[in-house]
Amino acid sequence: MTPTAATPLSNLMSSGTHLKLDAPSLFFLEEALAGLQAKQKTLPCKYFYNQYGSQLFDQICDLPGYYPTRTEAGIMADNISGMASVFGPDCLLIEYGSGSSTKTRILLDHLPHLAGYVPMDISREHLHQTAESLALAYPHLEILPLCADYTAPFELPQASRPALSRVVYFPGSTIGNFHRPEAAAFLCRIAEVCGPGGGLLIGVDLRKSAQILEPAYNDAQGVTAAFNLNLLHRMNLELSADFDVENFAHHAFYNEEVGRIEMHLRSLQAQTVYLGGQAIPFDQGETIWTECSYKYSLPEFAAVAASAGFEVRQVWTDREQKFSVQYLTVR
Ligand code: AVJ
Repeated sequence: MTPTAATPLSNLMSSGTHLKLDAPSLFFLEEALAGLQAKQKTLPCKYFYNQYGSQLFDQICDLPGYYPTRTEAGIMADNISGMASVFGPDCLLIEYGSGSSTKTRILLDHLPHLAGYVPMDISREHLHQTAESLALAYPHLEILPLCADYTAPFELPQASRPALSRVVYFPGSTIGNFHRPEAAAFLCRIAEVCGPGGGLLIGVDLRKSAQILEPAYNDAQGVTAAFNLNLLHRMNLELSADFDVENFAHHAFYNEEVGRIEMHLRSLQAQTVYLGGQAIPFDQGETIWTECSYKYSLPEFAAVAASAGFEVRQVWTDREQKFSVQYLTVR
């Protein structure tokens, strides 16, 4: 999730100035180059979510084989009163990666006494569209949208009503996108954001057979492939890279031993791509590792939570134990 910079920023500044890149794009360039200059090439999966990528992700959520979104929404709907009761009065709800805030509406419908709602996302347009439609649907709720990368430090906006506690909502099993040690470190930082008396409501995808997992990341319609390949389009558009997108293919598989889906972009031929004035050579068949999506057993996740200073208070699952929604409190 956090590749180390291989190219000094000062070097990039010159090519970046030449390309007239703004600060976020320079940072994108720096992270992309660091990833693409590593032995196993990688790109941070957070860059999937520009406006087009966020639209593609919404389409993924509606795919028949993509069970997580549907299963999580079902768990929320079936257990919403129990979930709402863990929230104290006047609590500030902070959502990490709010996207379209579809799942949040179920929560907001059952939490009339919130001090405020902070949807947080890196996709600015998506965030503001969502905030506007939520403001119409919940006129008495103070909505404080925050355009930020939640993997980096950020400052919480101040609600006009004082909050008695803070609860972070982190649905979608996005925690699965972190390697296990990084997941623990990230939960530690969430515990700091929550503070004493705070909690975390989190969606965690569970271990299951490859026969269910692999189709979820390899849809026949090619939406997941388009989502993955969008990273290359983005670098072409925003960083003036020259990826020939036709020369790369989506590749996703379940690594059962470590319990994760890996998504890659495979180079279909030997080729050289230019990015930020640097040549990036590819062998035929070489891949860019673009995402991992870890699946947890319940004890595995409890151990990660405990190492981050959280205690698992409640676990809700679907009947087939495909997915879980868990409430953790700061110990
Ligand atoms: C954003 C973590 C929910 O890992 O399942 C969907 C993203 N990637 N299809 C996941 C994703 C490919 C997704 N999450």
